[in-house]
Amino acid sequence: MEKTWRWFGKNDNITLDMLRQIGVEGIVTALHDVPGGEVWSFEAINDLKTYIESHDLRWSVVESLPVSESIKFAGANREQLIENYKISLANLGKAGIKTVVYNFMPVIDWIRTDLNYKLADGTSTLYFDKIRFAYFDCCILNRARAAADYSVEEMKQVNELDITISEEEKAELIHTIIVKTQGFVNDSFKGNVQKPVELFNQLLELYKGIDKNQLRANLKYFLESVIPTAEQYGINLCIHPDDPPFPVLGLPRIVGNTEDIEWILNAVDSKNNGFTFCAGSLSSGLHNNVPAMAQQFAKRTHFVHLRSTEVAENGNFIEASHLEGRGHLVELVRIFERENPGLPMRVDHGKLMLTDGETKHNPGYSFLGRMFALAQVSGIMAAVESEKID
Ligand code: DNO
Repeated sequence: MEKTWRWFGKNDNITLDMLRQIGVEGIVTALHDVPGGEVWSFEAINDLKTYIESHDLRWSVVESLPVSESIKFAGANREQLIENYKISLANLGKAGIKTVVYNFMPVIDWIRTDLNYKLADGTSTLYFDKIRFAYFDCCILNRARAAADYSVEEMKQVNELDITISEEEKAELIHTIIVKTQGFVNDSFKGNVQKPVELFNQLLELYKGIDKNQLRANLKYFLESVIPTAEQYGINLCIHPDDPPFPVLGLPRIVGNTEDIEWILNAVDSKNNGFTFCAGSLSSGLHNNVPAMAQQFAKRTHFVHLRSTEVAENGNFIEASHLEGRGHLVELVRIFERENPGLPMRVDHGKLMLTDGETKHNPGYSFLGRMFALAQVSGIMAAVESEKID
């Protein structure tokens, strides 16, 4: 596999020179300054590509070329947005960048309720607490009929939390779920968000009446429009699974299990319509057998996120070590190296460790935690490579 690293552009505190020192071969990035829905010009793409190459690295993967909400809920300007998307894809293809990630999660990208969950060894990591999330849904967003989505026992715990939670904790929960986790990946929440809850509720309104079938139809429409361009320019588009891989906040989510992925890959049966195998997202759903999915979808996988989670019986989940947990990364590396060798992979979501807290970084993307994970995964790769020798 190719060792890649998510780098957030020239303003990232982690420099390309640092990445060369730790064995990174390829860069995963995006034009983070271009507002969502606008065209990525050939010049801007080529400038960044040249900058990366001047550090003896290559721009391996675009993560992400964002799909605007209007395309997801089929708003009035979807045609224009799809046209812009096709132009951006063509420009990427002309510049020689051939792997492009996107997701189709309505309103909210990845979800965590705690970005600094302390572990016994003194490090900290990302955490999803189902009751806190239900509290956000029922008592902060005050979503109509939200309670019906949770069990009686869960609602009992939500009501208990309502009595004990402080105003500071509430503000922190809102800031964590909406601002910190979304701010760097989700165009709806970029910049200085003044009233996050109001904005969030307005976005939820846009999906009134959109169920799973409708969202699937909107994804199919998008794919039928853009895959011919991807084919023409040799681009492998690869959808990222939903994180976590189940419906939330009354919104449909359509990339959470084997049947969903089969549906998407069959919707437009082209190699250019592919999958980002995010082992972390998939592993956080107890319904998913991650190695079995890797075996099934390896040939249509164009990019791999190696990370793992541990899931409690009540649905809470935590990032696991890259050597443990439901992701089974050793087995995944074996499968991908056998079925589709040489895929770009990046480690994902390192822990906060040592001096990580002293430098500014996006949640989950600290330097030392990811460097540690990359060293572990490099060891896995070397061991798997050695198994090939008779
Ligand atoms: C979070 C990431 C996601 C991912 C996008 C892909 O850390 O895994 O934000 O990049 O969903 O479009």
